[in-house]
Amino acid sequence: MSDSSKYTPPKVWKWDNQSGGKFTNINRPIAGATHEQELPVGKHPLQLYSLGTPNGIKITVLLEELLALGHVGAEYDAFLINIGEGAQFSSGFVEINPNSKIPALLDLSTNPATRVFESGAIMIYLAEKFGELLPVEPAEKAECMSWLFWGMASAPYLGGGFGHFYAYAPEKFEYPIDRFSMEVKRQLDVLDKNLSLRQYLCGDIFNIADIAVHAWYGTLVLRNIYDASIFLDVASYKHVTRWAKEIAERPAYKRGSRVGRAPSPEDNAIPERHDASDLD
Ligand SMILES: N[C@@H](CCC(=O)N[C@@H](CS)C(=O)NCC(=O)O)C(=O)O
Repeated sequence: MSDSSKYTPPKVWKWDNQSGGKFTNINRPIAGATHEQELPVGKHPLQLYSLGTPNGIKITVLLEELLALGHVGAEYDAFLINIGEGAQFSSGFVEINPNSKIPALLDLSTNPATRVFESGAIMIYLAEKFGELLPVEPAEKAECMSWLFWGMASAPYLGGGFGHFYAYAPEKFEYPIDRFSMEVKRQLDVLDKNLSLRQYLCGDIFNIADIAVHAWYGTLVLRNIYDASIFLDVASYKHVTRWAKEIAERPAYKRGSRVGRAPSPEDNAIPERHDASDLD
């Protein structure tokens, strides 16, 4: 157990002591813009302001799936929002997402333009706009929404909870690492049991719930995020691994998951995407 006896919370919390964790310099207890800057605008109907994180790739993978299905209206410009440098606090970004988090989408094909923030809301918006990857039959739609919202509600325990304390906090504290490891392993088991019965999260048909959940848990089992594959024994979740590999083989996943990251020698990622040929 960590020694928590050293810290007594003050009567009223104040923003005066920096934690020293990885994101200390961008964390603030207040909302709103820190500086005036317009967002760039490209040539396509959809403008995506994002980054190649798990939350970001949900949208680029979905857009690539829609393009693969033949929807030219899903053509998009993906601009990089460098959250490490505070670009999510520009006045232009805050106008389309008052919560200052990527991803955020601007649909220029509507008049006036439609802004959408929160990755789950963006996925539903796009799936409904193009009539794809979201069942319409009520019971099937309910199952899809259940797994989509499960992913939206569960992933913060993996990223903000486990990932933060295991990889980013200034020290290794046993209490939060235990608490969030327990929860992430429970979530992996929920997925594993479901996927032992079905090919995809909701049954036989791939949909936006798979894309959303895969962005976090598929990345966890396939890409060793937080350097935690062994610690969490992810290989023991056989059905999650089977499902994760199958989705990672989809051409749209291969394209969309490369957008929004700096290229590295082992990865042909691209920071921004403004044309289909950027990924060819
Ligand atoms: N619930 C949001 C979470 C988005 C989110 O946490 N984005 C992170 C990157 S993955 C971010 O923009 N962080 C910047 C910050 O916290 O200032 C969603 O699903 O869109």
